Amino acid sequence: MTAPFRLRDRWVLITGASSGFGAAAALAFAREGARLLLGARRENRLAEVAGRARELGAVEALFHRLDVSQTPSVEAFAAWVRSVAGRVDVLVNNAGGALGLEPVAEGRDEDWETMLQTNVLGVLRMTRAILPLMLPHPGGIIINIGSIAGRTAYEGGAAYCAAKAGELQITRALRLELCGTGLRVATVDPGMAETEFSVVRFKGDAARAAKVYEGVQPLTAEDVAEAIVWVAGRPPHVCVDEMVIKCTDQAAFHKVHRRPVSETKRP
Ligand code: NDP
Ligand code: 8X3
Repeated sequence: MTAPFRLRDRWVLITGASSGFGAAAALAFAREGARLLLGARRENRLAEVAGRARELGAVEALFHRLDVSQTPSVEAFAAWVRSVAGRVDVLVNNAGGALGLEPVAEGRDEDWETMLQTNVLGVLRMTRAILPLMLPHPGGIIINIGSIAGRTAYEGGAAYCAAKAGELQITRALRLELCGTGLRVATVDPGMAETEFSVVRFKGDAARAAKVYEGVQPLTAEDVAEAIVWVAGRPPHVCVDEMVIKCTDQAAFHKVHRRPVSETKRP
């Protein structure tokens, strides 16, 4: 059997590491003994995640403010990465999310612009800024976090579905562009997972967010983090190009099996 891509001591950069998948991935890579470079806008949350990561075995757990929607912020973050680490082995482009669930006829410019800035342009900016630190180290991997929303449209999801479809095509283009460099490029595309995603989408309406997961056993952030670590850890000659991961209760965006809330088992 070929040796897996050893994660111990590797520099792993995760955007959107202050909650949800990004925070869980930080802890999962920490358990592998990685060196973490964490970015997001909420530095207090990053500090908490980094502290927990060190307890779990991260060799380093460093963090810096990052707003992927702003080119100067991405460039400042990349300069910081260059100064503290000098290289990146795993780049997880995870920062993003949705805002609103209105049909196009009622959509808001600010929501559309934020979704496209973070989920699409953020991935492009971050990748451009970090690639020079990855190219000298074949075997490394860029993992973009997409969504089933990028593969199937749904009502009220036009801008978010477009953004995640954009992420999918960015991943595919990068895979072609980097073929021959030894770098791997993957997208991990989850379905419904209970994180802060819906609270953000519904702008703080926690009751409406909770309804999304009612009667269902959704994915957890840890389920997705495990998938990310698994994809990163395949041997250097193995690239899992595209992974779609959904909870068993969700066969498709519109096909969700819901049972009485009292029967819903949570781990
Ligand atoms: P969370 O809301 O829990 O996490 C989103 C993360 O993105 C936070 O750490 C947030 O940090 C960060 N973020 C948002 N905007 C920016 C920005 N401009 N600059 C830097 N960081 C930013 O949601 P999830 O963990 O669920 O979402 C992670 C990714 O997974 C997103 O791309 C989302 O679209 C995708 N996804 C989510 C699914 C779900 O059902 N939960 C399913 C499929 C995909 P901060 O606010 O501190 O900046
Ligand atoms: C988040 C999952 O299906 O609500 O990307 O869009 S979905």
